[in-house]
Amino acid sequence: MTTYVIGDLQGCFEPLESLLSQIDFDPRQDRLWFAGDVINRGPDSLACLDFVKNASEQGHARMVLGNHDFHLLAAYAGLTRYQSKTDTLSDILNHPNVQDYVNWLRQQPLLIHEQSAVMVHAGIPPQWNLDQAKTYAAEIETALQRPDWDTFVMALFDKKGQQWSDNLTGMARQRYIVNAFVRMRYCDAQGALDFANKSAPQHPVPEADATTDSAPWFAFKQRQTRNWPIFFGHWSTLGAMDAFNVHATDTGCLWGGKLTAYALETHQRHTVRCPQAAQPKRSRS
Ligand SMILES: [Mn+2]
Repeated sequence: MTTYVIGDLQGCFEPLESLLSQIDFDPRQDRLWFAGDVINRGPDSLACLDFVKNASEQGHARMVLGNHDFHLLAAYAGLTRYQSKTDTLSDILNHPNVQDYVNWLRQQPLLIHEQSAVMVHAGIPPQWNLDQAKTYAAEIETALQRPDWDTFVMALFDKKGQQWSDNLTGMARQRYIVNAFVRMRYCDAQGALDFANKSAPQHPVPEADATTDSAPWFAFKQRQTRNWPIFFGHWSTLGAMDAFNVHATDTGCLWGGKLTAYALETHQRHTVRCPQAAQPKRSRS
């Protein structure tokens, strides 16, 4: 049995099929973990979501929610403000079974912890230990599963939430939690999110400490989750990286890079080359 962590699909279905055939994926014994952003921007969002949903219902796959997956929930809930010309969600939104897709998606977690490995879409801020991260993820998962989830999602997108404090309550707290799990790249040692920093990360990424203003979330010396291997996607300009006990799996399939499957048991990376499905904008997400 092999468990493969698969990086951001973003609606690229053909590369997924090539990758599964390359790794000889056998649903009778292998498992797929999708790192989120399975949809949007690429040509086949519906096929990707359908595949992940079916594989999950048959017990072969799990996924965590990414920012683009949240974006679909928000679009369905009626939020129009953040819709973009480059969105490719209309096949899902106009599908007769859109409600099934949406209801399935809002049952998906923000964090998976299984077989001593952890997976999130963007990251876990340095000030949280794993138990805290799991508690905060569960807070959001519970809210998404409530009947009034749509009001919750609309309110999430209402304002920015970039600072964490243990005393935060209500939507400010939940906004920070979601931003950290699904959008974070750079932050400071206290976990204040820095969305203004659009720079490509240095290679190798230097270690950061309490005096560093802005660094990749995983690079802080005092990061509380450093003893757990963490798998994440979301950062295509970081590319394949195995350092700081974290494993970056978004290798830019959408942009003509590669799609990655990282085998948990053998620590091997498998990749396929992808045709370029979208033109990068100034800031990639
Ligand atoms: Mn993302």
